[in-house]
Amino acid sequence: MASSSYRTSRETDLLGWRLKVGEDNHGQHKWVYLPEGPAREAWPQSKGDKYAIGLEMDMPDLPQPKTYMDGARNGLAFYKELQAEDGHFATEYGGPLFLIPGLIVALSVTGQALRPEQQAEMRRYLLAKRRPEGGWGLHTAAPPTVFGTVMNYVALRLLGMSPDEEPMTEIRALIHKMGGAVCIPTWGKTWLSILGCYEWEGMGPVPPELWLLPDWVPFAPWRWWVHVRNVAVPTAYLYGIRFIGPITPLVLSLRQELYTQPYSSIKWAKQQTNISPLDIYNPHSRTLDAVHAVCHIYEHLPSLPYVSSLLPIRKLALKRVYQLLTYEDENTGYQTIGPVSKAFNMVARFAGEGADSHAFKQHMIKVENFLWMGKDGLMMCGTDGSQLWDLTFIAQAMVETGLAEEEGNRKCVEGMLGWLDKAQIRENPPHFESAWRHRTKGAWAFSTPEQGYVVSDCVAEGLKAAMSLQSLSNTSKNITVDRMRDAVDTILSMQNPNGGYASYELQRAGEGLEIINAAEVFGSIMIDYLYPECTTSALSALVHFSKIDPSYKKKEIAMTVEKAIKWIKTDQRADGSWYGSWGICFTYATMFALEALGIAGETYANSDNVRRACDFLVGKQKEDGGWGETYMSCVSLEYVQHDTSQVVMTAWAILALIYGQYPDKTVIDRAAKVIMGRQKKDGRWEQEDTEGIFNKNCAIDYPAFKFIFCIWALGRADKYLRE
Ligand code: LAN
Repeated sequence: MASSSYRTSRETDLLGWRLKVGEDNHGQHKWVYLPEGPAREAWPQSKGDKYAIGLEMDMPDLPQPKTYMDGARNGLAFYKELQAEDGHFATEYGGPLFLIPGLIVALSVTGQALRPEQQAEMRRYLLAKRRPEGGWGLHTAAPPTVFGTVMNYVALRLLGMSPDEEPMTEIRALIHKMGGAVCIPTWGKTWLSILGCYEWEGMGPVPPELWLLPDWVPFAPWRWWVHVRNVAVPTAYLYGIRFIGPITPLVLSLRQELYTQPYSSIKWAKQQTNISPLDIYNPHSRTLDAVHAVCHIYEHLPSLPYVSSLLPIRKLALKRVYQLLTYEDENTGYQTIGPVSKAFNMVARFAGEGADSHAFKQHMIKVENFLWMGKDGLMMCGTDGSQLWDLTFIAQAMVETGLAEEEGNRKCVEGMLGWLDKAQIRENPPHFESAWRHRTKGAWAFSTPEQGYVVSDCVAEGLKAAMSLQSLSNTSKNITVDRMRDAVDTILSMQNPNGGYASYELQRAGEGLEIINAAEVFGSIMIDYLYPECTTSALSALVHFSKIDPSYKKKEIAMTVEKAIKWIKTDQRADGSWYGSWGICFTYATMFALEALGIAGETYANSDNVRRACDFLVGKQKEDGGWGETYMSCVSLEYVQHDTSQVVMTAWAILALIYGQYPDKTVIDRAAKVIMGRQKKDGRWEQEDTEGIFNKNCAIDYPAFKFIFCIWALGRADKYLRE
């Protein structure tokens, strides 16, 4: 690979990096760099730090496992070393390759910069993730696109690389070969316009007036999927004011570097619909292009250059979107829901209130939460971490397999429980209905309580983990039944009329809204869809809870569960599988669905649905006994076999088949052998291919899964094979 050979004096001394957790708030990650000297000695690198950065950990060889349970135990012995001092398991959350560029442009136009050591490590990361084809794709596993290549090139330039050094000249040649930045997708057009390397006229309008629509309008923005809404709000603001950063010599140079023709000769209006076919997953609908064309006329009335600031309605609309983005900042401790809106909101607050404002300063502080120092350098993560999510599964795995009660694991268990206790969100958001938020009382968020967004399956798995850990005799019981009831109320509030569960909210509009999906690179994003994964988590949490507190909302819970199971059955595909939207792919979702059916008492012996599902999975078992799907399953909606089996998918398949009580145990035995065969002497498994997905087209890594699900599957298989 052209990139991995790139080594310069710009790299930092890896022994200087340490992860600080929860400094200002619960569960936050912050990587600090200590210069050589007493400071370093006073604060030694932890094993977790070393693991994250890829340094030697000096772990002892463990006793050779004789049973699958021994393998699970060894796996946990290693994984436990990665538990942070506040009780959660900190890890990176990489994959998407559009996050660093957004941040770096945002910092650049607001006159800020990362610390030199952060810049150096970010350059290293980007260069390491460059593909053999020479550029970058939407995510680390995908081939180059215009979006990925242009934006990461720009990021490297803003991070100090010169246009004449290698591999910048090579990358630029590729950009030109792909047609230049004129055909970058809308999102890239937005960032480049903000930076001053593209003209706002050349992108599909995002009229802030949309946010003045009354709520009953079927396509009003409050109905959009929460991520889309939260990216669209600051984008509309920045578009509305035509924000452009300072035109520096670097910006002027980029205007020359990114295009195949002189910048001044580009017909910008024509570029609105010029999107590279390499980048398109979801083409514009004709309706969207027509709406854009009309909006374009409105935006460019000849008598009103930039209609914007002149019309009272635009002024009103800008005020409204600014208010909404302020609410979002305040609800999330200035992190916003995710890293994309984070960078846009930062620029918007800078534009609105300046670099000295409290809001902008808070934004700067919270940038750190998204950065992670990995073995290839400093990355920006898909969220501010996956703290809660990872913890809930290892907790349940440990309790189910009995590992939680084994000697030596008590501290680990108490640490997790303590973390969960503090991570439960006790109130609704400060800006609640005014910000169109769903209730959060009793919820758990995917990462930290400060981020504060309820996700149906996160509150559900959070509750399941709390119930499991607290069911042990020697654990603290701080999460009271009243607090569990709050969580249950939140779960109940999230069921849709047909029984299914979406991600963050109830469905607020129909699928027809995809007609105005302008993202090009993502599919099925405009509304919150219903997912078998989320539905299973929700219903299983309710069932577990009803055993602890049988009288609470007994009828309502029973009805909710029944409807949820019915919905899951309707979502089963003709081939017996379920499509997974958050993990890869059919293996992942089928595991969840079989958990749900198992809870309903349905097994291979008595249920056609379970039989078809198990047969589907078994039909995909690879010759070596393992399973492996690639992210292309999610993209193409059809099962795509990986060249090699993957431990994570093998573990999911084992868990799934045992939920379904699959009768031919040799299938499970062979699979467990694959997982055992890949385990190292110190108990770890090495990272294999990516495990997660979102929006149909973007892979995202869940590095903790190789530990969590392998431990869980081995422990469960051990028991099942003995039965
Ligand atoms: C996530 C990560 C977790 C995931 C699960 C909990 C696993 C899922 O079951 C429900 C949806 C959720 C919460 C989810 C939604 C979309 C996220 C936040 C992500 C995949 C992580 C990154 C992604 C987000 C949209 C990335 C930012 C990019 C934009 C295009 C706005």
